[in-house]
Amino acid sequence: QKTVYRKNYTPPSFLANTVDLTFDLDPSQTRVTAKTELIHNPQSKSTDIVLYGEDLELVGILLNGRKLAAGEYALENGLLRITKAPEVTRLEIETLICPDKNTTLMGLYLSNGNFFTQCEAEGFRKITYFPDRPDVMAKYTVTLKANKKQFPVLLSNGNLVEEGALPRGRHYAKWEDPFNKPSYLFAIVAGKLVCQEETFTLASGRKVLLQVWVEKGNLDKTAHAMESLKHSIRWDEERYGLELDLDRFMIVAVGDFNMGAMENKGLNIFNTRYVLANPRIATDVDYANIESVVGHEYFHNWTGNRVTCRDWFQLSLKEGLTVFRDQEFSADRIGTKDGRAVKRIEDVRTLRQHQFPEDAGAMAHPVRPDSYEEINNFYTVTIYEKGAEVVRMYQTLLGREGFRKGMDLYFQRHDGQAVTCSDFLAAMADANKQDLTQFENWYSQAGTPRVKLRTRYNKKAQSLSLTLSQSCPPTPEQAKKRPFLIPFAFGLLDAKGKSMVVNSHDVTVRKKLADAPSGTALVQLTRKSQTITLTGVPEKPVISALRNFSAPVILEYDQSDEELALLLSADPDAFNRWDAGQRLALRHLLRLTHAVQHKEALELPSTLVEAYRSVLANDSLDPAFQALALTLPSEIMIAEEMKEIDPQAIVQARHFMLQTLSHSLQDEWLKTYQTIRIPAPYSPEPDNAGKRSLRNLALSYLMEGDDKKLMQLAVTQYDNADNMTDRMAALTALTHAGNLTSKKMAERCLRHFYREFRLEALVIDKWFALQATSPENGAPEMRKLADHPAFTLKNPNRARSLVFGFCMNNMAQFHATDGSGYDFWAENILELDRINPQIAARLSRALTQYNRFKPELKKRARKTLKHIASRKLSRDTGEIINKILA
Ligand code: BAL
Ligand code: ZN
Repeated sequence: QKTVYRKNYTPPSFLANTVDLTFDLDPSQTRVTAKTELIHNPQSKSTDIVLYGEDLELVGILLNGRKLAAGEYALENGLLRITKAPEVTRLEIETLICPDKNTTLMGLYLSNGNFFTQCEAEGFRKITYFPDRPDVMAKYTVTLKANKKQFPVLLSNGNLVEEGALPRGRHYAKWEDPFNKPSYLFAIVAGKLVCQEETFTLASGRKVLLQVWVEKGNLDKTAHAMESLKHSIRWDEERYGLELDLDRFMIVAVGDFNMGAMENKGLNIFNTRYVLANPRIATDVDYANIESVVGHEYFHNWTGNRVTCRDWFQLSLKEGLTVFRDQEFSADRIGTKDGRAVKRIEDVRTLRQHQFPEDAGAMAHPVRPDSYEEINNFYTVTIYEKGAEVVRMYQTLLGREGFRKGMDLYFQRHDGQAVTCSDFLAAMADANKQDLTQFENWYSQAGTPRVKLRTRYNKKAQSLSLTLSQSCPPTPEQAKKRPFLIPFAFGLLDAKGKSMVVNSHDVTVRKKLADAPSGTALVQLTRKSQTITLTGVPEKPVISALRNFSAPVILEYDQSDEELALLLSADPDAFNRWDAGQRLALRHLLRLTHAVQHKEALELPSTLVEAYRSVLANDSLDPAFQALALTLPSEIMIAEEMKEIDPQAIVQARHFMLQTLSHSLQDEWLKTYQTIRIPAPYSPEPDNAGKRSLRNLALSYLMEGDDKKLMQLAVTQYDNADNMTDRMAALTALTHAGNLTSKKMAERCLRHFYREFRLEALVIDKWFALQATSPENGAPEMRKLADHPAFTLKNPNRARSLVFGFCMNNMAQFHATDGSGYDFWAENILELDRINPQIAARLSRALTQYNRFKPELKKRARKTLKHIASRKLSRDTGEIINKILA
């Protein structure tokens, strides 16, 4: 397999000026004519034109109007090379492609009879031979021709400049995109679609046309996406002074899609999952995800499209930055008391749940990778979520205003260019006159840093010293790490939980530190170990460390149960209040897991039960916050803390803690469940959504006991629900409760659910996912579900719901000691790899940390991995499997 290295980057030999594409659309054979004007790049010594192509039938090439004979170009391994090309070269290339055979969902493909494209990262080469790399930017004109009846709607990037009829029932539309763009942002859509549209006035007074395109039956599900788009446009104007640069902005929903959505210039294509919503089919979480993904894709218009990446190693330049922007947008949109903290907690949970394990496993890679075999494998939580944390740290270090100055300079310098992560860093540093050289390590080094905190209080001197040491474990190809520049925010509480003043020459007490309560101090860690001394500390304080998760690190700091309980009840930093509860629970979950392994008695200390009781009783708290604080750390988070992972013991320990909290706080759960009132009719507003999440958490705790009366609550809620959030919560609680009573009730509801929603693909995904993640269901049940007529591996959402649901989110069953889970996994990888390598490669990641599991599982996993490796695999899946086995 061919590895691509960042260090080998060379500028393109030719730059494209204009691209004129004509598509004669036909499902089985589409003819593509690409006329490209190329100009030699003075920065390149080569005079060869290099064009990439994949799965194309080449019909012919004209160079400056002359047909090239076969010997005048070389076509080898997906590369078409024209040697010694003229300084200005007009190429006209004709290719044939077969969209109806394209199951990879890259390039041009069909979904439910309609045409769609996906070109990021390297899908454009499946459409025509082209310098398909992000640093080649051009102006595109696109003409689409198709049968009018079958494909009445013809869309592409930019503005519609012409349309009309053609002979034999065909028609055409011509689109022009006024902006330079790389090929990965190209898109077309053709088919039977309808749209919700609206004229929207920008802050400048300019009017723009907004459209959300869907299949006919889905027009009642577009309102939320449209609202989200309008909010995104406003937010980017207000927060960053960035305006929509087009006259028309389109969102199109498609049922078959590898990713969440795609930011093609002016023509965003979305997985239906992130567009379609109404109360009947979408949960509160779906609504929030739609808002955030619509925001994300819209924000890319500046961070990604206007300023793009020089090469794919710089992917986080646009993705980390745009995730950070969508996180901030969603946080601002919540608007409740602890709304921003709630969003921060959710984001950090995602990071810990998905990115920390990635950073600790075989696929660990820096935010700016050094090499890849298949770029599709690098659309990872590290590039996205850790990348967003890296961007957030600039804001923490420079303040919101400083960060904005950096953003302004970044656009001033690089609008219209394809640039690097270092260019972004330089803009931040220069705009704030700061030396951020050391910050570069966040881009170049993989692995989650650990920060160890030791404190010493001197009563006589009334001083407190904090010694902070950092380390970072080895990761593939990076044995040793240099120290990171870590912004470490903290505060002090007295024994009663009151904030104490922080005095020191060593720390900055920032009044303007984003999202920090007053009294929060910020230290910049730069060395392996450093000690700071605080003076005027009248009593031994309780330390609230790493406030608001000021850096993506693992904090190692021993605090007693009592200290953690105090922080949980009193820390003015809401994030740390939550985190203290998580640390407290995690400590006992680990202890319980150990006890399960050694067949010791299981007990839960009253400190924890009482701490939870007071959170539940404190109605001055935001309900969304209460729900998060009362949700136990996940099984994966427990596993991350273990030297040798024992999935069955983890699941049993966590189940014991849930049951104990269920029994001990039964009155409180019931009271919470019965007293929370949510105004009708359903609205996904965060205030109501927060109440629902607490109420439904209470319901799930109540289901932990095998009490028929309590189970009936869930059945009644299921039957009476007027929205998917409550219906799904009741069904999940019943399905996952894992006792005989609930099982029977769940079966009836599951049958009803399927009948009721059989025509709603996104809801049927939920139906599969729910059963895939049930702790009751193992590989045999999965096989039965995979045989269900509604199941197909061809649709990524459906594959994700069942197969990923089981392999990624059903710990004890997937890691069953008989290996049945691994066998199911392997079969699906091999089958999927023939259909859609990108999705197969994603599934392959389920065992990236197999080495850390208990010996019998490790052995079984290795055998399964070797079995997969012995088969013919795609580049995508091959890279992952081989790296896991390395
Ligand atoms: N650029 C790929 C999809 C996304 O991150 O928006
Ligand atoms: Zn993105």
